[in-house]
Amino acid sequence: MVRATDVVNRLGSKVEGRFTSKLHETRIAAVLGIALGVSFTVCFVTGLLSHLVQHPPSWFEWPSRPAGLYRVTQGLHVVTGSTAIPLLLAKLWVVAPRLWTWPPARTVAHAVERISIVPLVAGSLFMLFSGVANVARWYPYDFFFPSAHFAVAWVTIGGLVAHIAAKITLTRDALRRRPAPELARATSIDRRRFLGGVAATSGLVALATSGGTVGPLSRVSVLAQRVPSEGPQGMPVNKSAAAAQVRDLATSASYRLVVDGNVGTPMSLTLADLRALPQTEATLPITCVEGWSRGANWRGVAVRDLVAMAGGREGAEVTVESIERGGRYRTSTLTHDQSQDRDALLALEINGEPLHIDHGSPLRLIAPNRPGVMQTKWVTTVTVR
Ligand SMILES: Nc1nc2c(c(=O)[nH]1)N[C@H]1C(S)=C(S)[C@@H](COP(=O)(O)O)O[C@H]1N2
Ligand SMILES: [Mo]
Repeated sequence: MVRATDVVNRLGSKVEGRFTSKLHETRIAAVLGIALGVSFTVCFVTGLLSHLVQHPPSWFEWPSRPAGLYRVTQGLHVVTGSTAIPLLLAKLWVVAPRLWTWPPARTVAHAVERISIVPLVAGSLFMLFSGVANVARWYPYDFFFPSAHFAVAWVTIGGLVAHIAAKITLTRDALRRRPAPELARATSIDRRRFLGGVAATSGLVALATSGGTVGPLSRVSVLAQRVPSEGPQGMPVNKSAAAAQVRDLATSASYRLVVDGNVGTPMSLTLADLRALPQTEATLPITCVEGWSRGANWRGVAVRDLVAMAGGREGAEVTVESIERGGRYRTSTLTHDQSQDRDALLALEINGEPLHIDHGSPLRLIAPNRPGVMQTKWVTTVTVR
């Protein structure tokens, strides 16, 4: 009679036996693990920051300075996430034989350690896939990307912490050149070649994505989804006026900016009124959460001047709203620190020209150290609180 355990055992050793490369070893797994640990940590922290900036809890206040800080943190988020892809694939390949070990667990602790790999691997694959898909603006699923990406980030980082706790001794030993448990081990030349190849691939991915935000690199950045200088007035557009269905209202002579200060009746300003107000200039980047960014010189009415006109106190909270009817990015809020920054503008001009309609004409918000999704276009109401 054939026993089930025998069949499973034979199957297990058969699969294990297929991994003949000497590169499936602890030392390589340890080095890749450290590189992944670092890139995942930077990616997680910068991603968490981006989430807090966009959905600030009461204890969190994101400063308006340095003006380009978000450009750096979000650039790091996209670049570290992208470079983690070759690292993760290499790591999974190196440890693949261990995923087939039989029996699956020797002790309860071993079982717990192995089970904790499931959220880590599944979470990592989901994070990297959904991140890349979002950058490519491809949504082959129904859920809202930022919520899912944020929730799974916690699952993944939880799995990572558990995995590091379980593997830290093994990693240390492997790196101290104590004999690894494998029978056949890679020579140092094999190892160096393999890790060198992985490092080169990750480096190329970094180079190929960072051009989305580091201007001079854009010529070699084949993977960056945007050339920062391509688009009307030398600036990319995520949502055009046509896509937002605002063309008619944005170009209509009946356009008004309504400023509601909660004192007296709201002010209603025509385009001519806005142009007649004192104009302020600022050089600030648009930094899309998808990783591209581009600086420009903006000119328009300072938010703090409007606050003063509306009788609001200095550092009031200010909410702007777009003509756009639907859409998730039709409104955004400037907190105290941000609304009194001298560079927080409702811009009428970019680089000396009237704003292109796709960049938010007649009026758009542009303020320091903010994610692109919070630089509202086609602004028609300002509420001062
Ligand atoms: N009303 C409105 N404003 C918006 C958006 C939008 O969809 N609707 N998109 C935002 C996003 S995601 C970015 S990155 C910037 C891009 O600005 P740009 O098109 O001028 O480059 O606008 C922001 N402002
Ligand atoms: Mo964006």
